Amino acid sequence: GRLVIATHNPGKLAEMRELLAPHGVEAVSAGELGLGEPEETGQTFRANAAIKAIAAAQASQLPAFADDSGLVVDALDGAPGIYSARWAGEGKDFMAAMSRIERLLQERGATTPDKRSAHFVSALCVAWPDGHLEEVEARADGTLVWPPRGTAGFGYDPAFLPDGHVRTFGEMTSIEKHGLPPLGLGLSHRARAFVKLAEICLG
Ligand code: ITT
Repeated sequence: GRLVIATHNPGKLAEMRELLAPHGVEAVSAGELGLGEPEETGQTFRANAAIKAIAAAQASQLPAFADDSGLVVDALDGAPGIYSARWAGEGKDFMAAMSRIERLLQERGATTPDKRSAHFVSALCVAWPDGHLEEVEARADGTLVWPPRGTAGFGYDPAFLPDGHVRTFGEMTSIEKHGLPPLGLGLSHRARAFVKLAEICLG
């Protein structure tokens, strides 16, 4: 059937399309349908994913798939967390956001990898026009590197080194970031959440 991908973030949209592709779902983006962006007033990733999915399902009268995600830095008491997009400002300057995190880590003396742990979270929500919801969440653990490395991906990818790997998300192809075959879909927060969602509603 048809599904709306309720995001206005091009990097996320590309990943969500790739994750859906093997399932034969015809997906249109919120941008392609001219849907607006609801205000993300929730206090959790899960709540904000639901706000976006419900708004898109109501507006389009199609099932809608939303992701709310972010980077949680332990030494910064969980910041930027649900404010990860907002830390990049109107200009979506993620280099500035990564620099701000680095400055704060330096101020706290977080110079060794053990003090620079962080994780990404992805909360995924599918909302149907009748009000039904499915919600899942997953994380990817790693450490923050400085300077950022690589030009692939989006957002904070160049600063994030996933545990057990030598390249940052910014140095990986999207296939590697999802998690390479044969295990596949085992690495990024979004891919791991998608596996849970697929078990529930893609069969
Ligand atoms: P939509 O709400 O339209 O989906 P957004 O960018 O505003 O787009 P969020 O509110 O969920 O989305 O913000 C999440 C931010 O966290 C996002 O802008 C990225 O900077 C960062 N982020 C999330 N997943 C990421 C990933 O896989 N790699 C790098 N950064 C990521």
